Amino acid sequence: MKIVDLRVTPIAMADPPLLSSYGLHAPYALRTVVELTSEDGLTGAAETHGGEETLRHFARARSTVIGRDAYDLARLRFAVDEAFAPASAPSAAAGAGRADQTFILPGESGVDVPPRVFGALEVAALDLLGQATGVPVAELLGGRVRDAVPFSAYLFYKRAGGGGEGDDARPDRWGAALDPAAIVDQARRMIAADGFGSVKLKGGVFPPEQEIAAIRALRDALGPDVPLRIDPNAAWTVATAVRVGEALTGSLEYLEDPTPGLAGMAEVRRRLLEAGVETPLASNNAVTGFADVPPAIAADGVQVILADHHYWGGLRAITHLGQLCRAFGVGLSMHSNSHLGLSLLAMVHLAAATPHLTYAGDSHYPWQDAADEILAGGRLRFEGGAVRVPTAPGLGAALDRDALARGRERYERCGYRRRDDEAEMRRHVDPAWRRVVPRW
Ligand code: GKR
Ligand code: MG
Repeated sequence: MKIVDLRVTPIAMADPPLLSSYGLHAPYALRTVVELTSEDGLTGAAETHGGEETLRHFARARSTVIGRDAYDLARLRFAVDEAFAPASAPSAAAGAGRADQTFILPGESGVDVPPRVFGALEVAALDLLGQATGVPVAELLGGRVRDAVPFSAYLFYKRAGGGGEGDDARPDRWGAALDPAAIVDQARRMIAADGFGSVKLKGGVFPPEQEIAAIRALRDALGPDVPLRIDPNAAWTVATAVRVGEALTGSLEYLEDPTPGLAGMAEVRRRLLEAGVETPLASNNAVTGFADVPPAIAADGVQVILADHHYWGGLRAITHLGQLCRAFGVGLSMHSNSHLGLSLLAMVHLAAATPHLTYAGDSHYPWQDAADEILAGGRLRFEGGAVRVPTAPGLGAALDRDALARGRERYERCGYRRRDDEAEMRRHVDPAWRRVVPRW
């Protein structure tokens, strides 16, 4: 099935002012929609990271894709590697060849460009193949082991505001959340709306004592049976991470990226075990690709990997990662950035076909506004905290062309071209704010 066109559409969507150790979310988050058209007129689609850098990458990959058979994915993977080979040479300067997962931290690896480009091409090709053969993507990946995919409620400290700017400013559905009581309220409302059975708090925003208090307040409010996680995105030193881990013994299903780098993570693990704390450490900062897996396992720095098909190299790469994790006794969860329903669909098919997905995945989806959705039929729904795995061919939903065009107009209008949470923090909160990792 020959691919005759690659269409790349940058879009922007309103994003509320969420806080993390990176800073503050801008009023718009950027995404890219990648479409492949076959010679018989079918189109497969994928959503991936946004901004100018991503557009440059797809422009570079274009000639590698056009004319290729959509079934020819293994060779396409190598061809994409080759297309980026010169730029992928390791360089200390600005992480050339490795794009930011969100931002590269000292001691962390960033994300390889070729798997990120291939990840979107593969999803679009699988959507295309599924449509051509009448088969859902989950079945193309080997078949579903679950019919619904659970996600965790993803709580954020948040400033007041609903995202968007000017005439396009959105209502603030959640309000500000800057202390433990507001975080509990956010959790209650998110659970009431979507039925989530587990909860993740994005930390690294306030001094650790306050974030410990927030987890304790969540535990008191939600009872003993709701699994909780906290992810400060490497905001803590090893000593602080150990102190928090000890303070929250028995309260966390995992502790995510408490400190920068694999060596730090391994040290936290060692000291926590010494103190009798067995809470697993999870990561999407210290482990961002296959090359990071052997050292992470050898150092026992990461007991749960947060996979993300957008930068690990697509859906089949993650099913493969699942098998690796199973063999090595490592847990597997799913990472997210701000995204729309097209990304969520891919995550759902993937999770359905990955037996060794041992935790409810992350998703920013509840933070996004229905007005930005680009799927025909509108937003996907969580039922009991889970998304049902579509049974229609391919990813199971078509694009709403008008909504996609509006997303593109929003992109052109908004002026943002890369995520820069640090700049937003300086603009709205503190002109002297710098990202400092670890901060505490
Ligand atoms: O959206 O601010 C955010 C998150 O902090 C995101 O950028 C992270 O990549 O959710 C992610 C994580 O788990 O680290
Ligand atoms: Mg994380």
